[in-house]
Amino acid sequence: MATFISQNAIRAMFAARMSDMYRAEVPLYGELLELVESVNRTVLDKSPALAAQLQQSGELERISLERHGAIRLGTAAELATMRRLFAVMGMYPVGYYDLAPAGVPVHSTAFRALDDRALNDCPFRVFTSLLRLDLIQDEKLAAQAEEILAKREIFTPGALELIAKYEQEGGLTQAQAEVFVNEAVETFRWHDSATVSREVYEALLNQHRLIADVVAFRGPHINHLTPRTLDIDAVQRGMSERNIPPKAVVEGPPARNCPILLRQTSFKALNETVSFLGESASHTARFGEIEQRGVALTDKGRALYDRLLAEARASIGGAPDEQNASEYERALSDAFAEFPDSYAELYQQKLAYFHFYATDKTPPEGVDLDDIDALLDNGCATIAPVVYEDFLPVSAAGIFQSNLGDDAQKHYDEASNQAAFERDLGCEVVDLMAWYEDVQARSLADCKAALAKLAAQ
Ligand code: OOG
Ligand code: NI
Repeated sequence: MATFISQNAIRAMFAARMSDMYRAEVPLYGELLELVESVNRTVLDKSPALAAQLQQSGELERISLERHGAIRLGTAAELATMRRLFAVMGMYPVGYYDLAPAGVPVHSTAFRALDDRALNDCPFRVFTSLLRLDLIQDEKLAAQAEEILAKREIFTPGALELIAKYEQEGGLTQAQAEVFVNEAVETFRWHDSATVSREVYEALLNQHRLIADVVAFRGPHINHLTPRTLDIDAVQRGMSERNIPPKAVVEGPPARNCPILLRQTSFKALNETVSFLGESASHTARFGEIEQRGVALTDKGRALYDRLLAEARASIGGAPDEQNASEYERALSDAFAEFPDSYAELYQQKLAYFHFYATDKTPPEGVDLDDIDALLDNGCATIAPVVYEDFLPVSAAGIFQSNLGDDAQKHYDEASNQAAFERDLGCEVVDLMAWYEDVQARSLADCKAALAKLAAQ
């Protein structure tokens, strides 16, 4: 009987191939990787406590390889097949992000591994958006876009065949997986020739730049591949020093002692020459992004985050831009002064999720092994942050906008439509909050079991 290789191994192979392809296509990406690596090395040298924390959670090994990419799809059928393609490598849709309220006509999910060990093995994620043609007012153009999209096939026959084989047989052999990865990366490659005339491209562009980026091309080119840094402010400064112009502000929370959720920055999209059935013009699609990840927040913590972020934005009259960047940074740090900034407080106030680790101290007589707070007080257990593995809709919209150009600001009043997204996807997305609850609960159970064993000795 043939032996199957693990989904984690296929995902790691795919992630490495995507990184190589993007480095060859976008040389600035390679430069960004060097910058991030040197910043991360400096941070780890300066902070043995952080290095120890990352070692304990299993993140230390993965950070230098950690990336997320982003793609934009045009049809329900593309989304459904993309789900099947990612499932081959153990990546499943987590969360629903509605970007319409922020003026971007898409809704999205992120495909990633679910098991925390699989995440540490290879945390590769893909932020995947589906264009919402229902939000385009010009009905004639929407119909034309639909017709153009219906004609394209973004997957190779070889990829489709191996996806079906995986589904029938429950796995792929090493040789099949190698072919699968070769075929799969083809879908994400950049094509410098469009499928439409320049006239049609411009009509699409006039509706929304994003619509042109999806509809005018043969496939969903990967538009960025984001490394993870341990100090995003240092990277933001380093980009300017290297003449890589960063976006005006870092998205997400301000700098803190205990990082929360996700902070992101990017460099502006490249102007690339594309040929439109004969004629050439330039198109901006691909950019560079860097992110710093912090502790995942509970519903309560997330509500506080959303409120403080909204306050900071309201105080400058909306979304930040080049003109009010420093004013916004001040407003953000003022607003977030209210957000507790030690892991002990975040834990006590149930604002964030934590791992629990048993120390080698035997629980003293009389301490209830079910009372985790008593065990923590007695030094029998310690906590460490659960890293946020997902995305933020306001930040994502800010990244879209900075790369599409600020003239892309539109307003859509339509209600979010998770049910329609899930129908198109062909399954429900994994509930974000339930996932973190479960990670914390399992960690607590493991910790208690370890302490019970120690107490029984
Ligand atoms: C996706 C932008 C969102 C993130 O990290 O929040 C994103 C896109 O531009 O297609 O990648
Ligand atoms: Ni991104």
